[in-house]
Amino acid sequence: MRLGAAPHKSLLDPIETATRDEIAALQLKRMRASFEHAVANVPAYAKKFADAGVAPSDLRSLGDLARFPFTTKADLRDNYPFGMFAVPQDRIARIHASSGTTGKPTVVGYTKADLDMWAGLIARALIAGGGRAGMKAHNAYGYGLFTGGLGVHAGAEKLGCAVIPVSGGQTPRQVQLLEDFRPEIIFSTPSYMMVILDEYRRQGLDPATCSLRLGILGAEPWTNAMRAEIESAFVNMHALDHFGLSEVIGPGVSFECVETKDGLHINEDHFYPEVIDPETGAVLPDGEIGELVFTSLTKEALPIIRYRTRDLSRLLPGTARSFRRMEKVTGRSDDMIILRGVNVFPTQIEERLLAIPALASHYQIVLTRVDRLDRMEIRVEARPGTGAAAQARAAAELERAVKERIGVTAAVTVCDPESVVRSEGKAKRVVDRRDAQ
Ligand code: DLL
Repeated sequence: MRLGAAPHKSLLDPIETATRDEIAALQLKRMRASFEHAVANVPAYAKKFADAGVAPSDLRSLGDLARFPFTTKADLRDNYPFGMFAVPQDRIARIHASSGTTGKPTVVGYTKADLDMWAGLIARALIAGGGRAGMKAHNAYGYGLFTGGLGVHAGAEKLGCAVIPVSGGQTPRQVQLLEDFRPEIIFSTPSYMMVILDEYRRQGLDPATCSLRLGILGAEPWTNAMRAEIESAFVNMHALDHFGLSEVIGPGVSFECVETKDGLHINEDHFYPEVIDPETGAVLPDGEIGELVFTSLTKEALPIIRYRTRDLSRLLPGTARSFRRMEKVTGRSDDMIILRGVNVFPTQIEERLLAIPALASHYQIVLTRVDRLDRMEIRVEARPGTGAAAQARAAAELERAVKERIGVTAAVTVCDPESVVRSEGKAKRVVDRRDAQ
């Protein structure tokens, strides 16, 4: 695999290469202050702490964190819209919200200092990918209440890039702007990056000659197989994973480094990670897969304590940085398909289908129930120019691979190019029709 050069140390924040002891000392100091801030200013936290019989002063070491209560999306919903904010309204400088699938949106707020810290973390991720001041950044994340668009926009500006605020959609125009403005950086979801790639080919353009050098791709699960697919087309571009969630900050929670591409270093100076057993809530040792939980260490407007993300991953030691890494997210527990007792994530299917040359990366998993039995259909596009016989062979091959490697029976439908629905942002990989039947 091609590796980019590591940034010169002078471009990094000193904490990125500090010792683990230095990082832990900073975390403990910041966590205590953040707990005090939360309890003093958010009645919901004061109540949670009282109910659990803990006070900020009980946090004497980072190991004590396990005694403190979790926060979930329900806490934000119950205190809709601004009940979890820890500063007066006139100190709130920005509000974002995520729509969610049901009910009221989850609302998050930022002070000016929060926005500045956030932008700094995006700038850090850009540097880790080879982004530098003076470059142009094409931003295909959606602008609006979604934290992706405006979040990375401010960070790229802070670094000194010229931001092209395209937002998602209108793919032919995206390609025209990429070709005409020749930016070095693109922000996009990985699935939308594939849509852009298809549009390149549709227009008869060669992605190998594209100006892009760095793709900051995130906001949804994707696999290393997808990375290989993107990088084999945009041969001069490094495709790096980028993770975050609104409740914790937005984008900017963790980032990949171009010199290693081995998972996402967590900005541990601002967010403290844990992995827990989603059933029992027990903290798992580093290296074990479970649900990611984050505690913010410096946020003013919305301090968040032990937020349960529902994202599954594991913590690994730092490599290119001193911060611990999280492995690429396997999926959200909400997206986990339980098919006759076997747990399946769309990313596992993605890995299998991208190993088959006749299949493209556009796919959806449709769940139905027939005679009380759950059925899984994988709808995946053939690559353009694949004949009927090759499509049938690819379908059989994927069915076999899914059975052998994942342990479930799926019916594979290989469809023509352009027949699986496209997303302009986060792809919807699972269509669950089980309750409709
Ligand atoms: O998606 C923030 C973001 C924007 C991250 C742009 C990266 C780039 P939310 O809309 O609140 O925030 O959705 C957060 O998206 O809990 C994960 O389930 C999923 N997610 C985000 N990044 C990744 C990733 C933004 N790199 C939810 N890999 C999270 C896997 C991701 N899942």
